[in-house]
Amino acid sequence: MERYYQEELECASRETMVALQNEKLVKQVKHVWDNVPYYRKLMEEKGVTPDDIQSIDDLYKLPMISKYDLREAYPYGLLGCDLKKCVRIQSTSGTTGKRVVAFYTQDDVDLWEECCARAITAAGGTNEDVCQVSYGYGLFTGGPGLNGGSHKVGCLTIPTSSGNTDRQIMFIQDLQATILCCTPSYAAYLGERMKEMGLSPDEIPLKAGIFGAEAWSEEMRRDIENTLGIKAFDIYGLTELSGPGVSFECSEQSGMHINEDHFLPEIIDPDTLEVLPEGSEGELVFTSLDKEAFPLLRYRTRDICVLSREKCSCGRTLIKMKKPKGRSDDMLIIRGVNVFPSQIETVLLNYGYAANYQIIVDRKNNTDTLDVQVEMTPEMFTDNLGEIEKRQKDLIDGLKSMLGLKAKVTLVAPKTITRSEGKAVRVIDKRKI
Ligand code: DLL
Repeated sequence: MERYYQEELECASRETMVALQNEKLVKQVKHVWDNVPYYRKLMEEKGVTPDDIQSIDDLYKLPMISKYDLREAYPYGLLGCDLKKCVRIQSTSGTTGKRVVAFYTQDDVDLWEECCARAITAAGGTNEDVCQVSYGYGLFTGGPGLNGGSHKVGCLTIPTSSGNTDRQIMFIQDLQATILCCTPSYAAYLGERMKEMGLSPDEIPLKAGIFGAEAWSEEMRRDIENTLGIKAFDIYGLTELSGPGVSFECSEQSGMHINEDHFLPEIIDPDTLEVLPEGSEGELVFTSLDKEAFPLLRYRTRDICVLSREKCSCGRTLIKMKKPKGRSDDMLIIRGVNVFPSQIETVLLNYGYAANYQIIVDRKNNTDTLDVQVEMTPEMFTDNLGEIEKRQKDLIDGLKSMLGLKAKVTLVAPKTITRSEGKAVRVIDKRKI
């Protein structure tokens, strides 16, 4: 039987949800206008005032903001309340440019943890579960978010954070953990290590995993489910909007329900900024509806995906987003062709490889080159050159038909590609170095 954490909201009728969103949007826009001079200026430049926003149908009138604005306004420029009311900050890893710092009041933290509690409940979690949180703790939102959600559900929470893989496995075994929360790449690594230790899926007490923070393919889901003997659920979120739990998967495992009572989604064309109809692929844009410390109106996520209001068998009425294909800024343009790393992953896993790969892009003699390095699994490992060449050729053909592009494939020995304990780094684009 499907369980809900906040059934009246997760399963609300469309009319109830729209009425709630209308009311909250009007309030949130007024809050931003009154308290965030940076955004008020953008509204003034566009000639919009809070009076113009009476319902969600008026959303399109508001200006959009992006990571650029967050960096411009760093650290306090988008703060929506007195710093004295704030109890927490979290931050992105900031690999490019300045870090993004998000602020939280106690109510913001509660709301965020409730979103994570909805996700854990949708994955079957109850107060009888032991939930191991192996996302990083600290400035990254993964650990703290799922930790808070796990407490709210009443699970016995094991805050291992990421890393120290053998100790993770020891806790899973000794404390009989039933739910694992971590990135999909770390879940794959934990699975690989458990297999090496001779543990079969029935000897692993886990029943569910809540994996997100990076793009991962359906093929990778299947592999993780088989190795760990679990059901693997996707979870999505971003620091700017609070963290994990913006959306989460249910028993149907076909896209993530957006907590649209808190985060109003739109899909836009990233080039023209035009709002696209439901079912179109485009960039996801979110408007927060309840945030006090860090409210964001029409925030461009850069994530490319599709929204769907198709009826879900779990009973939730919350709109769903398909698995994000990747970020528009992760998309590689190779000899003019758009390539998402997730497409390459799909091919590799379909040919029986594990998700231990690296994509190296370079430019030689003014032509882009794509080199996919992938590990052979221990079962396929061989030093028979003919066999290796055949495997490489098969993969080159598979990639050609998926991408329409000729790639070089290099098969490497098992365990030569570095494993990730957090978000995996799959692409090295030497053209940018
Ligand atoms: O990754 C929050 C999070 C933690 C989500 C734990 C899920 C689980 P950031 O570090 O700010 O926050 O990165 C946000 O990661 O814009 C997406 O590009 C990507 N991302 C997050 N979840 C998914 C997912 C956290 N399930 C950025 N599938 C987002 C694909 C995801 N991409």
